[in-house]
Amino acid sequence: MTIPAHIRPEIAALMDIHPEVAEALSAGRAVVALESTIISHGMPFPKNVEMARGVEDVIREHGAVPATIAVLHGRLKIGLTPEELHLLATDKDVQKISTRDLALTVALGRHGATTVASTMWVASLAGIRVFATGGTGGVHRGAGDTMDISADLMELAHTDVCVVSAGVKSILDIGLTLEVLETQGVPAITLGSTEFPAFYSRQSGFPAPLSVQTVEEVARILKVKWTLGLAGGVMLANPIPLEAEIPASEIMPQINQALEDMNALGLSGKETTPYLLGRIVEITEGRSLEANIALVRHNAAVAAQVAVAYAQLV
Ligand code: PSU
Ligand code: MN
Repeated sequence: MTIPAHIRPEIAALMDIHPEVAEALSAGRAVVALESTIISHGMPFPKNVEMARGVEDVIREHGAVPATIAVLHGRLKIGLTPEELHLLATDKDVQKISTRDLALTVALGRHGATTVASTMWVASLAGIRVFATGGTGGVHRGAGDTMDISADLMELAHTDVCVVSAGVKSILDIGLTLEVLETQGVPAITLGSTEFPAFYSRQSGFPAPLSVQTVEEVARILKVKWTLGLAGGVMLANPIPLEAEIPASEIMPQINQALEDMNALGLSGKETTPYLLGRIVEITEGRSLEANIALVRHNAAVAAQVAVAYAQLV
């Protein structure tokens, strides 16, 4: 396999880059990274694997090459085969791995589904600058006591990748999440709205810290940011399409119910986000899953457009 010349040999030795991705990277064409926790721990089978394939197609339709990232048998995988996607969607040995877990998973030859944080890191090692997901992690409600702040926010502070999400779910404390991003110098930019979106809902009650109207503007911001040596990522918040949204007045009581159920079980740490996502799907009788799939596809389309616009600037 040809490894793009910009990747250092000792890093390339730990990676398997899908030929389609390697070719695009070598030629400087648009590539969009995708995470795998959303597949293994974010949605039930078989919707998860259907979503993963569908999102890759959306990225291709918009002129970019998809690169789903995971760790399999200790290898950093950048771009997956259909068989590898199926394994991630079904195998119970696939752990959720954030940045903390990355070295151990590679060193011991295990499988791992990468979160936003660890996907950003691996994407940046490969020279991929744009990444599409559903929702990022953030500051959990009650973090004043638990200190539960997603490593996604720390990675956004220092890794040069633009993460396209539908904002921050209200299982989290959206206000505190925006405060942490500001403290760390991370632009949280809403596309096409002056309000920061809340994943299932277009409205969160929080004004967008920054907002732009076009993907070309986003590409120019990325180019200037990194040219100036302002290290770190950008959180591009892309509101869920109107026809797919669940209004805040409907989803909030259901989210609160899921949080109560989680507290009753005494869950904490990395278990919380997957539990809450699964519980909300149960409580909404599948409606939240349909909304989740719609917003991920929309984010993939926008990320591909940003990647294409950015590739023309560099
Ligand atoms: N939010 C979602 N779906 C997801 C996740 C978050 O709507 O699948 C996953 C992402 O991989 C994200 C991770 O990076 O959960 C955050 O987990 P934690 O809060 O443990 O850092
Ligand atoms: Mn956490």
